[in-house]
Amino acid sequence: MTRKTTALPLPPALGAAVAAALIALAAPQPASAAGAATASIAPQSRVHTIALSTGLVDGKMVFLGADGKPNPTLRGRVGDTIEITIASGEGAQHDIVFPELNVASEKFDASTGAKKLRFKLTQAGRFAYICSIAGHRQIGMEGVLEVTGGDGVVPVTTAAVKPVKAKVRAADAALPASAKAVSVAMDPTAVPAPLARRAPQLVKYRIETVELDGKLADGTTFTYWTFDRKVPGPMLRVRVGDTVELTLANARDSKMVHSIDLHAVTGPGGGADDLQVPPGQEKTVTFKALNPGLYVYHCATALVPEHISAGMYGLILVEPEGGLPKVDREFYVMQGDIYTKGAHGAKGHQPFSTDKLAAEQPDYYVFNGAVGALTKEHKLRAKVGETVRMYFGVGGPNKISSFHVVGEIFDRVYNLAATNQPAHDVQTTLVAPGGAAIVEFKVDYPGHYMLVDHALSRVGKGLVGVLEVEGKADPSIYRKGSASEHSMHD
Ligand SMILES: [Cu+2]
Repeated sequence: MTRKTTALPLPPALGAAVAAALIALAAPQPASAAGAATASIAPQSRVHTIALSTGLVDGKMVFLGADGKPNPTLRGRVGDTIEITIASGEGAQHDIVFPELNVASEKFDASTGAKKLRFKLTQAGRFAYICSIAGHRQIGMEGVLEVTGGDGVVPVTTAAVKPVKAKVRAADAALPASAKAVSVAMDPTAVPAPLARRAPQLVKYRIETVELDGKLADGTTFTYWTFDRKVPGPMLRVRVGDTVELTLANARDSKMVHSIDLHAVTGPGGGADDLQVPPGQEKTVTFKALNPGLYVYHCATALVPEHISAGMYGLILVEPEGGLPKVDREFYVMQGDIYTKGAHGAKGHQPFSTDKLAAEQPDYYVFNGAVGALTKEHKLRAKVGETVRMYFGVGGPNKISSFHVVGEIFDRVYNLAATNQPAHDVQTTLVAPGGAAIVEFKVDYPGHYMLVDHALSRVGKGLVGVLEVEGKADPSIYRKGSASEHSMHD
């Protein structure tokens, strides 16, 4: 197996910053590269000057020593000083934290340049160093600092590295609502046209991952992570047998690595193994759409549920041979759950809450990215007599949807989004996180029809949409009052 290394050389500006810092630091003392054994018998205390960067190695995020070694073991003696200069090698945001020693660097990324961290070793033992960005420790950003005592021995009693949580920083507190917040609400009519009956062909897509301030609710903004600036991301439409060349580009000002895992892909990670894209880069995979159906795609970079919750999901329709039956209107709707530091309704720019994410206690449930996306900003519209199809998916990351349209009955449900055998006459359909369904119905009567998850407490947390149907009312289908006032058989 070939070793796939995507650690990058430092950008020139960064490299210069690191070099300058190193020269300044290295002058008085012998510089010891990370990973080098420095627990010599020197009686006087020393300063260990360590250069670290970050990168992606074999799909994992790691700290890199000056020699390119992932997560090098750092060493020193009680009384020594550790002086770390650390920069983002791939450009994404990280920090370095020694939770047990209560020591943490500032966060750094491509735009901040290198950060320095200096502290004295006061106790012997083995101590973890980690990145405190959610999920980064779990995906590989963890190493060890070994501190020997006066006897030159690392005590075994403290050998266990405890999983201590990094402290919440002041920056995580709620800020005023972002003045530059934009709408991320995906237009539910943004459905690609049905494919003509055609032979399989090569289809090319390019998607950009963008982090931006978006409007979550009235007076509340949120840092969304998106595919093409909308939630959900663009709906993709191919036919079974097509070959799809997909390029994923990550915006230059992103703070995170992003990726894409398409459930329509047969292959490693649904493409995500080869599509971990650092800020300012792009990568491409090519896959064959082997199975028809409606499939979720989502970001698969740690912390995966955080990236999904922040908006990184969408749908790809793989039409069966000959396509789906013709309908008058098609809509694109996805459900997500969002976790914020403040409770539902709290104003300001709300930071993401990884604690609530872990507890699966969302503050917001949304259709198409934001509260009001499908009631105020966009509405679904149809006319009496038309047939309507909804491509419905759950990005989640965590909550099942009991999808229902109040006052309508689904004439057909492609349950689990399997296109071969629709069920008929369905009131509510369960859609799993990372799953989808296609529902179809003819609209027979005018009015406002609410899209909901029939776990109805979620309406109060933002989860509602509206289908407005215009046309002539047929009293034989529905009317106010008793049957005797007019015959239902007219
Ligand atoms: Cu992502």
